[in-house]
Amino acid sequence: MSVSSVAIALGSNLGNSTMILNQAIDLLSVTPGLYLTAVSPWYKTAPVGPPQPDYVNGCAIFDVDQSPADLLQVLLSTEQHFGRIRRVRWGPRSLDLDLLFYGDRILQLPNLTVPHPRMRDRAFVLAPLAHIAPHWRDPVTQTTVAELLAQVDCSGITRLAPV
Ligand code: PH2
Ligand code: MG
Ligand code: MG
Repeated sequence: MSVSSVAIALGSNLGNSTMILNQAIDLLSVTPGLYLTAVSPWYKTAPVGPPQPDYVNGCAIFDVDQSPADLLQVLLSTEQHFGRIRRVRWGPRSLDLDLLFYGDRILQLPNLTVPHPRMRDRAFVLAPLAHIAPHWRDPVTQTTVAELLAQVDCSGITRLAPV
């Protein structure tokens, strides 16, 4: 299988979120078929959706030689490894891993839409992603990540100091 570059969003607002995100990166980077190429800084972000604790968010880039469906299974099982239980939509979670971009492909599977359908208006995704991939072009809108970031409100997003 050929190698594709993928962008993943990470989020957590239950437990020691910074530690969970660091450990998730460690686990994904030793997963067969995934090759870590970049990690953003972590950001503290105000919750979007129902009232809940602040999130820690970030993004990472991997080269993968897995199909989108296989990669999705890796992401879901990694969420479960960190104790994710799905209760309410958009509710608090120990770890959320969202597939943002899979190369420049546009995918509509029953359980997976790529590019991620809500990433374009989410500063908590675009700010970290712009840090590591500002020139990546959204294949749907033909807009770069940096251009998308310039169109959203970034109040409520603060970069955490690297540890
Ligand atoms: N994820 C959500 C809903 N709301 N808010 C922030 N700040 N960060 C998130 O990752 C987030 C959210 C659903 O995935
Ligand atoms: Mg999400
Ligand atoms: Mg998710």
